[in-house]
Amino acid sequence: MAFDIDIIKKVYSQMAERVDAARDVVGKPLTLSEKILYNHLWDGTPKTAFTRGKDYVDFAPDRIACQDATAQMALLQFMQAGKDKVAVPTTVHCDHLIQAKDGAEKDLKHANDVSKEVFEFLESVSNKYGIGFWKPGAGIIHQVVLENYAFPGGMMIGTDSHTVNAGGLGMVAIGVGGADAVDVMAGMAWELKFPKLIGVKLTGKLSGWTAPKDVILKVAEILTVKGGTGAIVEYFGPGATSMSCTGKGTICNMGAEIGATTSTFGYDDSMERYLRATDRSDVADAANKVREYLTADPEVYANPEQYFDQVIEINLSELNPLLNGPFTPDLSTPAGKEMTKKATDNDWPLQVEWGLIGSCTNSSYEDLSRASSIAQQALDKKLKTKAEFGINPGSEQVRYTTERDGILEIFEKLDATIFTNACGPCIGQWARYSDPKNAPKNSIVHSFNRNFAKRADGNPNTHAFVASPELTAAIAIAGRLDFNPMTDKLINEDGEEVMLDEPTGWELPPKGFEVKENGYLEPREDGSSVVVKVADDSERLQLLTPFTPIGDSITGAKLLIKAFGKCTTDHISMAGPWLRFRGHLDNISNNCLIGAVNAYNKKTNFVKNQLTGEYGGVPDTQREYKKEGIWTVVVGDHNYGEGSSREHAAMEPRHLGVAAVIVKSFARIHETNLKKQGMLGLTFDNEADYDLIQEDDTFNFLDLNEFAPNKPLHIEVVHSDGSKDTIKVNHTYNEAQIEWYKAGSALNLIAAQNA
Ligand code: MIC
Ligand code: SF4
Repeated sequence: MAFDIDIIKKVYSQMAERVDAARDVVGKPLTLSEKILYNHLWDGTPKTAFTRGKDYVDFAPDRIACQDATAQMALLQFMQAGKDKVAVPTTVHCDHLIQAKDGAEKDLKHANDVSKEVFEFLESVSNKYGIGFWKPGAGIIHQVVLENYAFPGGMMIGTDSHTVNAGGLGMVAIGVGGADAVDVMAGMAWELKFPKLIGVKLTGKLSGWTAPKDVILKVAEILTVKGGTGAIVEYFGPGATSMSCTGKGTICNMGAEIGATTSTFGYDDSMERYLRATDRSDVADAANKVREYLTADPEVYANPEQYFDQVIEINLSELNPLLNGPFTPDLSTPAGKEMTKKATDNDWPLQVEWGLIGSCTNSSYEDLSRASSIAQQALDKKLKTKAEFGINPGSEQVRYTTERDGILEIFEKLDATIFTNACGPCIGQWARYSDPKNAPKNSIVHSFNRNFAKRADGNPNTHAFVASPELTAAIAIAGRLDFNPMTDKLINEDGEEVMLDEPTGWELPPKGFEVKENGYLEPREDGSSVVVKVADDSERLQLLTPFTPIGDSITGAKLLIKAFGKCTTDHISMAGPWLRFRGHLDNISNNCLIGAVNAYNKKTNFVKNQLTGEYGGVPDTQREYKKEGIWTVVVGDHNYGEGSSREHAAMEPRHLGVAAVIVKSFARIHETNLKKQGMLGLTFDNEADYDLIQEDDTFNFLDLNEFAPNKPLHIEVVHSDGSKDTIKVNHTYNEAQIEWYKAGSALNLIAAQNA
């Protein structure tokens, strides 16, 4: 069925030889991350050691997962690659394109109506090319992967930044853009800069109200949204082994929020229990035989400072329940009085209107059971819940089992809306308002991972705070952002003062998991006769045409926008209502950078057209430049392109004629996405040059004809008064990536090779 024990056995059988060879070449004991990386080298047994943070290395991942919103573009690209079948086991999961509005049954039906064309496209492409297909309603990609495919010591990539969730089961699982996935589907190597390693030692034990979520909320506070960039975070210590496997998944999941390449944990009993509970005893048995290879060498955890580039220690016994937000996942506040002050000082609404539990981050059986133990107390103690509850189970298996065990019923008694097993409110697919732009200021709490502006409901005034499912439930009952369940009393319907007891729950269902229809479709063995249909006049899907190379001479390029402050992929290519155009490059390009703040007037989607002097929307203005054959440049701040793996954030500017993106620093996936699409992703050598760039600037690239690895480029910036500045910009392109640029895109190269 869904996973392939033969692949797992192969990975394990080669492990001893390869890891031992790696230890020899590296010349010292190995971390778990290194063991997994060196066991997945494209060239087989390691012959040299790689320099962390420097060397580009070719890897051979064991599997690929794609979700519906990114799979469309990935598969449209794969169709151009000229292959009959995917070379590596791949699955597609339909989870993003399902709105949350009236509850699971109606919402799923609605999604199947409005996105029929897209789901059918994904299903037929999957069937044709040997890809496993998970239907709408089957669950959220990362929960389904953890339940079915993840395995200790494995390496996978996925076209979603939260692919990293599978680190909870001891994998190195990495989020990538669709073009990266296409390389691997087409039987080529996958390239990654050998990551740096951050060790997080967990001592003590979680208790009471603290949950695995608080560990990662704390790590986010310490490292901030860019602190993990270019690194794998490896967790270890007694606190790590005492947590459940799905709890570890939560921690790894939100590694995406600190920009980490991925996060992982060594194989332990909790993982074995999870494998057995999810009907994979054969994987557990195989893993048990190579146990010492599925964790770091003992010297590493005894002296972590010698082996990791950075070490953080967190004592779980001292950790408090945290709330992170609003608008950024690293702004941390302990539940209670500190929040009263911060919220008052910053004018964040203290009243909470919704508590949402679910998303790929926190939708396991354990999460729902622990949150329901709080919900049950509201019923028992006659408390009237002040905020509304919304629940998204992570998979049909979790939903079915929690329904069977009476867990969902507890929430239903509190009038909770049970949404589809899908992303829903986590990705702007929450039809909360008829006119979100003019909706009122309010606060919500959720157990998700991201809380960028407009992310949940499209309302820029919604202040979203991220917390554990337990705390989310407590706050929803109390209706106050600063509620501290450990100290604060609530008044019940009889006017009595009551307190909430600590959460309790089950790591795994005592009666086992159960599911009737898991929603999986196995592809045909031979898909050659399957016809994939894309209507010419479709507004949802558009076959791709190859990009033409930008070339080695860019002169007279205009500034399209200088983005001010945070510019995440949600600012560059908004989700929510725009998800419907993810398979149609020209249509989705109408959202290009519309969320980015123009540094000169602090407005969104309002930039100067240098040809007319008039102001207009970013996509419209850019289309004007394109019409005139004028290249443009986008300028940005730090961690540009943080967040999602969506390559639309690179393909849209590319399609519309942006030649270069020049920023203070990039988020990893986005930088690669720009390279893949044959664009220039550059960083200021002197960060202060960001301030030199003016609204009417023109850019002449001085030495692009000498584009070479490790060699900075120079750009003449001509200001409107005729004065000029020459700025130096850096890049991280290696030889192969420069070839992508020259070919117009990485895909153009693959297609040429397969022609
Ligand atoms: C997200 O959480 O932002 C998404 C939606 O899952 C994205 C992928 C996408 O944009 O489709 C991600 O995290 O990569
Ligand atoms: Fe879906 Fe949200 Fe998870 Fe992204 S973060 S995969 S949108 S549930």
